[in-house]
Amino acid sequence: MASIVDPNAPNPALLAQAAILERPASEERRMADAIRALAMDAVEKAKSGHPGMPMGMADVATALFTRFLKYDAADPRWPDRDRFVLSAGHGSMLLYALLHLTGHAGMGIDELKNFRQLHSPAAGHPEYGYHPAIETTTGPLGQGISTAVGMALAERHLAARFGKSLVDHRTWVICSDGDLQEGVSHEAASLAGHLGLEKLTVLWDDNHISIDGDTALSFSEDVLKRFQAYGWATKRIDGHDPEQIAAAMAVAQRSKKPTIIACRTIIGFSAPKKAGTAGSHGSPLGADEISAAKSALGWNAEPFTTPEGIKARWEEAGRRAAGTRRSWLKRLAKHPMRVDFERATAGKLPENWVEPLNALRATLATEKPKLGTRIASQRALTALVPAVPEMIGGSADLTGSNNTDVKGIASITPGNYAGRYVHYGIREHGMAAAMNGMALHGGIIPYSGTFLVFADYMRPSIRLAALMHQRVIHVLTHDSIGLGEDGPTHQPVETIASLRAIPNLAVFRPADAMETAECWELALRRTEGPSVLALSRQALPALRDDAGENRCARGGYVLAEAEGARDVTLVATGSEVHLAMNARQTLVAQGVQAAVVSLPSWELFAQQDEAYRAATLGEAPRIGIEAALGFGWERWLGTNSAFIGMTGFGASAPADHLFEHFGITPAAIVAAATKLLTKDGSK
Ligand SMILES: Cc1ncc(C[n+]2csc(CCOP(=O)(O)OP(=O)(O)O)c2C)c(N)n1
Ligand SMILES: [Mg+2]
Repeated sequence: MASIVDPNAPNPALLAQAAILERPASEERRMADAIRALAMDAVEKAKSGHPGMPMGMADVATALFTRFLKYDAADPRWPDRDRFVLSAGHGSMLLYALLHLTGHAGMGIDELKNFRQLHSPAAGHPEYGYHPAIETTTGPLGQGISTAVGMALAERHLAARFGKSLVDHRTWVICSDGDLQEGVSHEAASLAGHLGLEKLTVLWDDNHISIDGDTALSFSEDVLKRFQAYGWATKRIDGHDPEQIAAAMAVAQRSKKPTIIACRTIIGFSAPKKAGTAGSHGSPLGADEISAAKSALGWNAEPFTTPEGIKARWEEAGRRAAGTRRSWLKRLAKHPMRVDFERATAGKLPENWVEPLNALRATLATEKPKLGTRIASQRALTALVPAVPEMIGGSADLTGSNNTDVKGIASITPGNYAGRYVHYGIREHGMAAAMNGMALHGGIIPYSGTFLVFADYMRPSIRLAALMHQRVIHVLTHDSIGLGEDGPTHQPVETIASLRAIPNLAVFRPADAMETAECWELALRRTEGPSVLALSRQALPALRDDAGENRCARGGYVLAEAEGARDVTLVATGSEVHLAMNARQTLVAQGVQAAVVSLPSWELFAQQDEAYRAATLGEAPRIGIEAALGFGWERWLGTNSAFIGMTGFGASAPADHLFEHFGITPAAIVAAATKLLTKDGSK
C-alpha cells in the first residue's frame, strides 16, 4: 500500500534546522538552549522520557516565561498569577526546566537529576500537588487544554465577583497535536469560543509529528479554520523565531477572543539525526546524538549545569512580577472584600452555610415528602447555593431533568460572567474537564449534571479530579432502570460499580429526600476529592423522620433494626431501600426478624472502624439490593448471602413494569430471605 508519507524521503526539518542554527545565537536562544540541554540530560539520566517536545518548544516557552507570563517564582500560589498549563504532559521536562531555571524552590538540580524517580516532584508527567507551581496533572492528552478552559472561566467569574483589582490574570496553554486531536479539546474549545474567554491563549506545538510518524498519517483538517469557526482568534508563526513569537503573544493579550497560535516547530530541535522525527518524541536521544546536538547549539556546559550568566537571566525572569505581586498584596490588604476573597480562595465554606440546609432537613423530617431524589437534590441546592457563593452549577443540556438549577440564580453568558450557572451544552467530557479547572483555579466549587449513564463520557476527567484531590461534584440523575421508558441505552447497570472502582471518588446514592440533603452536605464538606450523587428520576417515599445527626456521614447505618436477634439483614442503596423496608414488614409478619441497612456511600462506610461496620452489617445472612449489577457487592455480603439486582442490560417500559420484570421487588426480597434461611437451617 502506498504510504502518504515516504519514510525514505530526505527530512526537510533537518534543512530548516540547519538554517535556524546558522542565525547568530541571541541571548533568548541561549536561554532556550538551557531548557534543551536540561531536557536532554534528564531524559538521558532517567533512561526514559520525552526530549523532543521541550527541545521543540523551548523558544516559545522562553518568550512566554521571560516576557509574558505573570508569575513570581517566590510565591507560585499567588492567587492573581497567570495560569500556565502544559497540556502536552509528556513534555514534562519543559515545565521542570522552566521552574528550575526561574528559581522556584523545590525544583533544584537534584530534583531534575531525579526526573521520573520515586518521590521526585519531577515525575514522568506533571502531577498536581507534587510542586506548588504545577497547576494541574496532565498526560492524558486533551485534558490540560480543556481544564484550562475551566480556569479561564473561573477567572472571568471571579473578576466579575471581586473586581479587576483582585482578579485579572490570563491562562496560557502549551498543547500538542495529540491534544488537538482528542475529542475533549473540541468540546472545550467550542465552549471557550462561545463564552468568549478572551484571556485564554493556546500555544500549539505544530510540529507535524506524533508517535506513529508524520501527523499527515491521520490529521488533515485545517485546525486554525476549525478554531475560527469556534470563535477563536488564530495566528500562525515560526516557533523558532523570537520576534514572531513575541508579536503573536502580544496580539493575543489584546484579543477579544480566545487565541490559538500555531507555532511551527521542529521536534527535537538541534538533534542532528532525530530532529523532525518521531524518534525524538519519547526516548533518550543517546550520548552521541546529545553531544552532537549540544555542539550544533554551541553549548559547552557540563551536563545538568547552566552557565552562570544564563541562569542569572532566567532567575531575573522569575522575579519579573515580584513588584506586581507586592502591589496586589497591598490592594488586597485594603480591599473591602478581602475576608471573603481569602475565604473563597482557601476553599473554606462561609460561616453558617449549613443552617439553611439544617432548616430544610427539619422540614423534611416533618413533611416526609415523596420525591425523586433529583427533586430532593434541587431542594438541597435551593438551600445551599444562595448560602455558598462559590457554588457554580450547570448541566450538559439536561437542566430540567437533573434539577441542577436554582430559582433566582442567573446564568453565565458570553461577556457576562457574573452568573452562577453554566449551560455546558451536550459536552459532558468538556464539562467535567472544565469543572476540574474551575476547582483547581480556586474560589469555585463546581457542580453540574447529566444522566448517570453518561458518566462514561466524563470518566477520564472524573478520574483526574480524584487523582488531584479536587472538590468537584457531579449530579448524576436517572440512576437505574427506574428511569423507565428511555430504555437500556439510558439505564445504567454497570456505571455505579465502575465509579466505585475509582480511588478517592465518593459515590453517594441516597434513599430519600433526607439522605439526599445529608449527602449534599457531605459532598460539600469533602475537600479531598470529587463526589458523585446518583439520583433517581422516580419518586421515593420518605424513610426518615429524624433530622439530627447526619446519618449518611458514616456511609451506612441501620435504618430499621430487627425486633429481636436478627434473622436476616437487608442491605440496600438509593431507590431500593424502600423496597427493603417493605420486604421487612412482610418478613416480620412471617416471624422473620429482618433489619434494613441503608448504604448510601460505600467509600465512607469502608472508612468506619471494623466494630461499627460489623455491628451495622450484623452476623445474620445478608441480602444486597441494588437495581444494578452485583459487581462489588460481595465486599459487603459475605458467604451466606443473596443479591437482588440486575444481571444485564435493562429494557424500555414503564419503571414499575421493569422492576417487576427484573425481579427487584419486595416479594423477590422476601422469597430470597426465605430461601436463604431455609438453606441456612435457621428457620
Ligand atoms: C489520551 C492519550 N492517548 C494516548 C497517549 C499516549 N501518547 C503520548 S504522547 C502521544 C502523541 C504524541 O504526539 P503529539 O501530541 O503531537 O506530541 P509530540 O510528539 O509532538 O510531542 C501519545 C499518543 C496519551 N498520553 N494520552
Ligand atoms: Mg506533535
